Amino acid sequence: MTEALERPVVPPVSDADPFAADVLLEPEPLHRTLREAGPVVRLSRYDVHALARYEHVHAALLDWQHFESGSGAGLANFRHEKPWRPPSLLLEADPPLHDAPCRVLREILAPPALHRLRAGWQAVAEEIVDQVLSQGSEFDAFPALAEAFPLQAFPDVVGLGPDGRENLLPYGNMVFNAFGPRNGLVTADAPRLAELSAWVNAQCRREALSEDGFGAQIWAAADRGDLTQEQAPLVVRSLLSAGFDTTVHGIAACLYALATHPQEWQRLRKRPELARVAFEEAIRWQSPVQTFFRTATTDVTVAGTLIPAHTKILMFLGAANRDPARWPDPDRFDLTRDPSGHVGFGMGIHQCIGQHVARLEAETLLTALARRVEHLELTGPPRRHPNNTLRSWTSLPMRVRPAA
Ligand code: OVV
Repeated sequence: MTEALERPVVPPVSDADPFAADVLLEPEPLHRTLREAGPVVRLSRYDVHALARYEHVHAALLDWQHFESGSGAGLANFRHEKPWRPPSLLLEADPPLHDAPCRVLREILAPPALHRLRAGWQAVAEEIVDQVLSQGSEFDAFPALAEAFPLQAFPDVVGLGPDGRENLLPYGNMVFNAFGPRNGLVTADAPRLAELSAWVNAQCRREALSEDGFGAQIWAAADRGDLTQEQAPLVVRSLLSAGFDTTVHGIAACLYALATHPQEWQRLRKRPELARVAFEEAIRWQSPVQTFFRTATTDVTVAGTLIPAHTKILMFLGAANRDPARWPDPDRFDLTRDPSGHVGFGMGIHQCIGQHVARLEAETLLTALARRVEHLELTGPPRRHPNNTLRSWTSLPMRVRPAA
């Protein structure tokens, strides 16, 4: 994608604002426009380039040498602007800096290491589902399931103490808003920024973490010399920044999909082993993480279009995941398709390191729900919560018919 042509094409220009409130709540029309406008579109409002086609998003994510992350995965360019917090050693670093933290965390969060969590999470899922159903057939599935399950499961396995766990969701909301422009969403987060950051930073200390969790395992890696003592708390911070809201909104996307596609729910009821496909297809269909930025390290051409060195490139993961050139009937939520290859978890060296944790959380919750619920449907409009990066939710009002 980077062979310089004789005369590289200048990209079409759009003045659309992908971070405007109405676009964040319903991004599909802009996604279609950008995919159809060309392989690269310049967004004049922010002076960035946009990739929205699957082929080019996928290729650029794999090409970390030309599309770097060390200048920041948000709109701000760290070479010119001071980051709002010390940059992530994973998301906002390139090789070789990125590699040791990545190796350490990948091992801790790898499928074999997660085996021992499965039985406990199944019990938590059954308890939460039973408790919700015991209180009636109508409830808000966002707080009652999508938020409640990760809140029970995740902080325990990280090794957090009991106090302040309710800070995880607003902290993540703030982190993901901060990748966007300094719009009203970022302004609204400002009053709690110091307090939430202080709480998260305090949880990253060795003394704050129980002896058996992911957090302690990160510190143990530092004791072995696989990380420095300075790196360890930042790797714990990555877990707390990226591991909670993403899973909550991913599970919410999946519950929304299943509540609005009764035939797919029946398919899942008959074959509970489809729970993992259901989650994966929901990630493709909704893309809980909608966008990330990269920065061009040199002049690069994408399908013959020039992107000048050092400019920011906005990767539309959500648009790629519904590109009709890659996915037949892309707007359909369909458990018979193979959603693998979607870029909802990214691709390449920065591909989501916690994806196996998220899948196990979703799988255990969905399996418990499918065993006890014959039918589910929305009883009112679901409510989304605008965020500069996340496709997030506040309410999923539902009615269920319990299984006999
Ligand atoms: C993928 C992601 C999102 C948000 C924060 C981080 C990573 C981090 O490493 O802090």
